[in-house]
Amino acid sequence: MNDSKRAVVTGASSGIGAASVRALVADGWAVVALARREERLKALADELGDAVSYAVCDITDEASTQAAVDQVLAGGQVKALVNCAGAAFGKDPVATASLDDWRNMYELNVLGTLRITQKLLPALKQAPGGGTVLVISSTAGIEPYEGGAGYCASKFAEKVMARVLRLEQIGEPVRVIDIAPGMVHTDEFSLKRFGGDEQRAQAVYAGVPSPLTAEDIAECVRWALGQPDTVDIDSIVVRPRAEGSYTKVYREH
Ligand code: 8X3
Repeated sequence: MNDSKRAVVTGASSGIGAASVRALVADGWAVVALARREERLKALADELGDAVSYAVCDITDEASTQAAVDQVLAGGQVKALVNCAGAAFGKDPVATASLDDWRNMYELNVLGTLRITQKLLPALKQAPGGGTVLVISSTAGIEPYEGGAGYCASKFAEKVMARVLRLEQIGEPVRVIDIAPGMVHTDEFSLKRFGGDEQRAQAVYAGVPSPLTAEDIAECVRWALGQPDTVDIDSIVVRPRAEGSYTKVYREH
């Protein structure tokens, strides 16, 4: 393990976040895993050993995020922030969408990402060679689709935040990387979106030959962070081969 390679990963209890922790540790990073579910974080730390420490953190909550950031900074330098925490809630048309669903997506995907990024940015810029802010946005932040207005709007916002941060920090020792995945089959993404409805969640992936996996995206994270400090992988868009767009997906039936 290399002391100067210390990363913070949010949303680390499942999906792309947990896979990113594993990929980074395999690549020699020390990782601080952040998420709300302590038992999952503990299991990840038990699995991966000394390279992983963790802090319970709800990025939608100011006090919880500050406490986690304090713990991160007390543990030493931090070179990368990998923003994986995020979710979709609901898939209702604009005409009838739940304001709470929209509010929760903005709180988590936009304001939560902003909150922890702001808090860690000064430390990231002090890392030897410079630091990195990485966001896992989505193809939903490139191409809106029916039923997805709330989620897409939050992901457009997250992408804009990343792009503007990059512009504002030009000349400073920090990179901003945006990875935008298309269809990724994780245990929880669609289940959360459809409020625990297993059937609706599974239907999203029905017949699709090979949706992306969390590990596919984690590999992008690992690779992008592994480039020289002066090389900024500005953005990566990743889709399964079977997906041309959200509404053009090949399915074997
Ligand atoms: C997830 C991609 O296709 O469900 O970020 O909008 S999609």
